[in-house]
Amino acid sequence: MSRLLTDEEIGRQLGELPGWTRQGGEISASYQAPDFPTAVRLVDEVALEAEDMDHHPDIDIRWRTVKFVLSTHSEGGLTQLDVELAHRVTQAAARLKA
Ligand code: H2B
Repeated sequence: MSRLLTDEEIGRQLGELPGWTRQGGEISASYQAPDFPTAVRLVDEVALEAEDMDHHPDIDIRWRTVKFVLSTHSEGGLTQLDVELAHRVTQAAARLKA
């Protein structure tokens, strides 16, 4: 179980997550892959990370742009799990050059 983060904790941790922005109780980032198969691969890699964490993003894929929206539904806002998953998404995108 992960508790809701304070505004200060969120602001500080977002400073280490370039490309991620906050919308209330969610954070999101969009990545542009070089092509559609790479966009799908990014989603596939994030799916494995999400299963590993038992923490799952909302995902919107349009051609080669993939948007991830993170929130902890059980807590109704942002927890450390969202920050951890955002780092894993960022690393997967970097690996795939998205
Ligand atoms: N993902 C997200 N983003 N929020 C949750 O509250 C959540 C989840 N709950 N993945 C998990 C699964 C929960 O349903 C299981 C039983 O741990």
